[in-house]
Amino acid sequence: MTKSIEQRFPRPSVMGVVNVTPDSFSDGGVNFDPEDAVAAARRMLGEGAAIVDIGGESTRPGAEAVDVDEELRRVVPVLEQLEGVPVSIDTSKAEVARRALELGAELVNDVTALRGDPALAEVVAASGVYLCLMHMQGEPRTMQADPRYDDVVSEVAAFLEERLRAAVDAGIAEDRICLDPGIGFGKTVEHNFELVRRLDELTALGRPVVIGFSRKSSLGKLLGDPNATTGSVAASVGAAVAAYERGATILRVHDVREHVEALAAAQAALA
Ligand code: HH2
Repeated sequence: MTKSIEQRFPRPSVMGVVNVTPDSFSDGGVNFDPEDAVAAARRMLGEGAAIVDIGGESTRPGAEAVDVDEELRRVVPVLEQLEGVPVSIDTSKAEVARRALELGAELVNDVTALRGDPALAEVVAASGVYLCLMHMQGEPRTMQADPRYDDVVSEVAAFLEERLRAAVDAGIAEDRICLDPGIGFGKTVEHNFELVRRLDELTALGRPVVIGFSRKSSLGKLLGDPNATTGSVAASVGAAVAAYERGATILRVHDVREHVEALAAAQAALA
């Protein structure tokens, strides 16, 4: 990994989501069979994704944790068949990350920002791979119960700055690291949109910002369904383009072709 993360992922880059889970909020079960997951990943890369994010544990609101053996059972057969293509591993477990890196993953996407497993920082530092640090208030089982902030943007920015320092102190090079405000992770609809609206306060931390608004329930709620658990593709694309315009570098999405096309047009119009 000789390139900085900025060189490896120019603005905008698309990260395709492949959940090898029975229970993810929008694609649960669709790619639970390894063959389906591999085909989905290859299709996304063909559609213009810069990388595919492989995850074996759902972090949707209310999700129960899975143990390390089950997570490995889900992701290893997929990673084995994707050796040689750009892969990110969506995990907070050092053991899962270690195995994924052996199989060629180039980025560790940790929704706990190195707070979940004390051994993960060392695995990332030793291998020199890229790292995504994400903000979450609470934990998936309960995080949507009653999220509260005095000022969501300054609190998320302070958290990400602190986790960035912790990662660098653990020996991870700063130019390998990107930051993510964690859309939907302990946040109301208004918190999520405010984070995009004031994204300049997060890009001011000096690291590339990842935004994962794709299909999230805030989009369905915005459009009038208070009980929505997902959002539409069109609403996802709108949020991604707005985030890009406000400075996001990597857009984490389920519907790769639509986002790649929309972002190409947005980039041409805004450049
Ligand atoms: N969102 C999800 C999972 N991982 N990682 C980052 N960096 N940013 C995100 O916004 C993010 C993430 C949740 O979405 P999904 O993977 O589709 O669902 P689930 O957690 O239910 O598998």
